[in-house]
Amino acid sequence: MKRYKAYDPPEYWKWVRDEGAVEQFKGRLASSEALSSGVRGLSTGELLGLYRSLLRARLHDVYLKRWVKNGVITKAWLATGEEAVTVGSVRALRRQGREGDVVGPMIRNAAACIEMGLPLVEMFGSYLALNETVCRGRDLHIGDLRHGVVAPISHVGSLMPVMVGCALAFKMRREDRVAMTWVGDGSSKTGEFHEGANFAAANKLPIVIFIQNNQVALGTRTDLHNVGDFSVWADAYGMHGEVVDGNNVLDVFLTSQRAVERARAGQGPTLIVAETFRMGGHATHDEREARDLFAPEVFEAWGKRDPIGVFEEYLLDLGVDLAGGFELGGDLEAHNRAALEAIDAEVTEEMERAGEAALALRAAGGPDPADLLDGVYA
Ligand SMILES: Cc1ncc(C[n+]2csc(CCOP(=O)(O)OP(=O)(O)O)c2C)c(N)n1
Ligand SMILES: [Mg+2]
Repeated sequence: MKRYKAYDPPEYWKWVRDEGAVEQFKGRLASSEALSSGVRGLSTGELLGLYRSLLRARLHDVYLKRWVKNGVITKAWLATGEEAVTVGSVRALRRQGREGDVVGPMIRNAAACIEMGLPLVEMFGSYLALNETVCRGRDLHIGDLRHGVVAPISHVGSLMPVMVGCALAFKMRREDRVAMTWVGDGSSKTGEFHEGANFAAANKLPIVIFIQNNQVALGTRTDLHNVGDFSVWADAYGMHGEVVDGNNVLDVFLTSQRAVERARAGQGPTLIVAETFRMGGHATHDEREARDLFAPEVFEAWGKRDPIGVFEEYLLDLGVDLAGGFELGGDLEAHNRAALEAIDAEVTEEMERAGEAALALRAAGGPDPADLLDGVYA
């Protein structure tokens, strides 16, 4: 993908293929029969769909960062480096609006909203406090039940019992629907996470719960707040557990599919620990301080494992005609690279159009101070 010196972390704009990182990606997929047979079952259409979604996640954040740098907004919460956790999991769901599965994303999972079908103009509009967004300018946290997205509130961990409640409703109404949510390594320490996890397990509810371990909570490294090992938590709650490479979109996707199937089959919740890394700050305001939390080698190692860069190399190494139109005797790799670049250009254009439309809406009005207290209950 196109890299941006002004917006990408340095490891990304200088990104070049690293054989060790590519081998690690492939090795993971070969490490179990479930993953290797799952990979064999994927069509090029599905692979490119995942690729396009990863680009949407990254370029949405690049666009926001551009707005911060240009003074359009003061701050943005990005998921740079963690895109595969959200994209791989949501794409395992039935995304059918009000009738389908539901997600409860935290701000780091904005890509879940995009994948569930929230218009990009509303995603950008939430940062501009537009009247046209679901909170009508009151809160930048965004969701929309018409797309199966429960909007979070600022309090981390609080979505957990809400999503468990959705799963309870599905079970009681005998609806063939699944709930999914993500908590950070830090948020996993809240009482609400514990209450929700225990309730989901005790009642065998159809929910998939991610612990998204990006190795840090605000300015506190995970090793300073998590003495034990997340991989044993599922056992402690008495629920099925999985650990995935959060920088490997296929691992996340295939493991999520199995967890969703278990939930649909009445086999109860799955707790999936996704190991990944936050390549930026908690938000754009503390990017410099965030670089001091880990040794430069840590950023370098995770940087080589850019979930998009490595996936691109994986796709090219498949040696198949990814998007069609290859003519015998031609250069297959060049043909495929051009296909990936075309997707990049399309998604970039999509972001530009949505961002411009959101700015135009702001210029045309914005929230009306007269309805300030409408919909405010406490
Ligand atoms: C209940 C609660 N306590 C504290 C905060 C302030 N806060 C916001 S994000 C955050 C860290 C969350 O870390 P983690 O769960 O690992 O998620 P990440 O930001 O790494 O994605 C904190 C402490 C909050 N929003 N809610
Ligand atoms: Mg974290």
